[in-house]
Amino acid sequence: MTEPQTSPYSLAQDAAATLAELTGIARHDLALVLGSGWLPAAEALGETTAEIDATELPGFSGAAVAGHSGRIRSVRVGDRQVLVFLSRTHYYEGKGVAAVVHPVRTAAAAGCGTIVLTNGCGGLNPAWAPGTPVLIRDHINLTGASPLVGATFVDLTDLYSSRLRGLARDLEPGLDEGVYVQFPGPHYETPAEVRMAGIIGGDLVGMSTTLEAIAAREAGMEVLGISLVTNLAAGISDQPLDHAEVLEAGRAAASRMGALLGKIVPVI
Ligand code: 8IG
Repeated sequence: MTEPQTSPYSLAQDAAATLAELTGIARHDLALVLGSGWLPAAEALGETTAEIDATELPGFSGAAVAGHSGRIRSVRVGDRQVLVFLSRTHYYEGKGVAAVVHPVRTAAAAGCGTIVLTNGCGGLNPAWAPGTPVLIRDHINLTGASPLVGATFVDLTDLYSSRLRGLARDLEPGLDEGVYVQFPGPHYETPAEVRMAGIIGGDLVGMSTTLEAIAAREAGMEVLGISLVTNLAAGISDQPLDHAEVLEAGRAAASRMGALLGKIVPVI
């Protein structure tokens, strides 16, 4: 006999209720998910009013990668209460798509109407030196997976809100935009795969974000995606790719990214 499964939505409700208890904050306004290289940028965002381990909440499991810390912060930024996920579960961990998007659904259940998804990624445009931020204009999901199950035909037009992108560019003129291509990972691409990503319309290659954005849209959230180009994609430069260099690019870009987040978060 099969046990009845808890739906991912009620698990997220449970997580949001525990979050409210542990943080003492009944509702959050905005969620921020930090990708590779973004942790230093988020340190100066505002006053941390509570910090918990993700594993204290129903449905979350431990972090898997060095440089990814499984902590969740409640941060006061101006008049907003921001829920900051210091790390994410990646599709390549094999825990399933529901685990990947559980933080997003928890944020929605906690009251967040807006989510800022950040990531570290490879860039196809040689003009994007490591440490360049790029707004995600649209995505191509090459995982072959979806967080949605059944006849859930969610519209993904303007998934990465043109309103929020416009606000970000008002605050940071010259901020470039690009199409983010999510590969399943965990290996980086071959140069031929990077060329393919460019031919099909991509500008950025990475291993996260698209499934979370889809779940956020399903939940009715407005999405802002910001990539930090930490390396030129394979074959764009003749340098081999290295995770330590990814983290170093994040550290080097921290003050610029911190200033960017500090400008954007209070007004979206
Ligand atoms: I940071 O070049 C980072 N993450 N797929 N390709 C993919 N993911 C990445 C890359 C990259 N850099």
